[in-house]
Amino acid sequence: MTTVAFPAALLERLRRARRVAALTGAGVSAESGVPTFRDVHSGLWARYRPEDLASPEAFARDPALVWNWYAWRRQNVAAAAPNPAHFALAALATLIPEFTLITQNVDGLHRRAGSQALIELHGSIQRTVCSGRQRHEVEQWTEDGSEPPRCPVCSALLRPDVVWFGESLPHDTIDAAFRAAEECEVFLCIGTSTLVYPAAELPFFAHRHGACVVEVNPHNTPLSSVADFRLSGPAGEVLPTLQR
Ligand code: BV8
Repeated sequence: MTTVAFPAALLERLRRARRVAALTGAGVSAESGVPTFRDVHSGLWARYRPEDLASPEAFARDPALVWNWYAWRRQNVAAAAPNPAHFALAALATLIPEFTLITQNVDGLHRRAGSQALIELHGSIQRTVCSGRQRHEVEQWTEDGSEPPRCPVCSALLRPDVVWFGESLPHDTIDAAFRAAEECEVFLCIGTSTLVYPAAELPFFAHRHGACVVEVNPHNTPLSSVADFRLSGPAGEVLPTLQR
């Protein structure tokens, strides 16, 4: 098994760096068995595109369908475990004076791998809120699958605490991510197709502000021609070579 490894020059740069930022996408959870958005979903959900389900319009049109899609994803994630990529990033945070981990993923696997200081750009399916104005967080509910359960406080339908397509990211969250991208010396971009904005802008923004940009992805993306280093391999094999 040939593993693509971090070159010595890049390891040296990371050892000297004071500020490092990392952006992860669905690819970092692929080796945990969590399907990426670009993977063809198998079985029940194969006929839907995530963009067609992860939106306020889809939820308004068919709340039960969207609620059940997230229930399926919560089960999928509960059965998954963090992989060596998640653990390598948690370990890296202990070595870099100022390490900012930014994730587009909503699966909670970085937290389960021990990453605490984490920017979850798109929220988390581990949290459920009501779709009312107050976004009450709800921890227990009973459901019969016909439609989402309702908030015990305001009776609005419950939904996952995630940012849907067409919804704005919380200002403090996206501001913190752009600040980290602006100030870092090295920006690691791991397992993302860099297609979903504004998250996809982060590595380009970091590059424009002088950071050394490293892409870890077995396939090319719009970032590949801009990155200073491209490590073309699976994150679960490439990231553990950071510990060398
Ligand atoms: C917004 C939560 C303002 C829900 C998600 C320009 C500027 C601003 C907005 C837009 C814009 N252009 C278009 C937009 C609108 C839209 C957008 O970007 N659309 C895309 C489709 C073009 N953006 C928005 O709506 C955002 N909101 O901007 O607010 C606004 C408001 C109204 C109108 C306009 C603007 C909100 C976006 C957030 C959506 N929510 N998630 C949920 O999860 O259910 S996004 C969701 O999809 C994920 O969180 C993730 O961000 C994205 C999927 O991307 P990836 O993570 O990269 O996954 P993908 O499958 O694509 O790729 C996996 C990669 O891994 C591949 O490259 C593969 O090669 C690689 N890989 C595979 N295996 C491995 C691997 N890599 C390493 N190791 C492996 N083993």
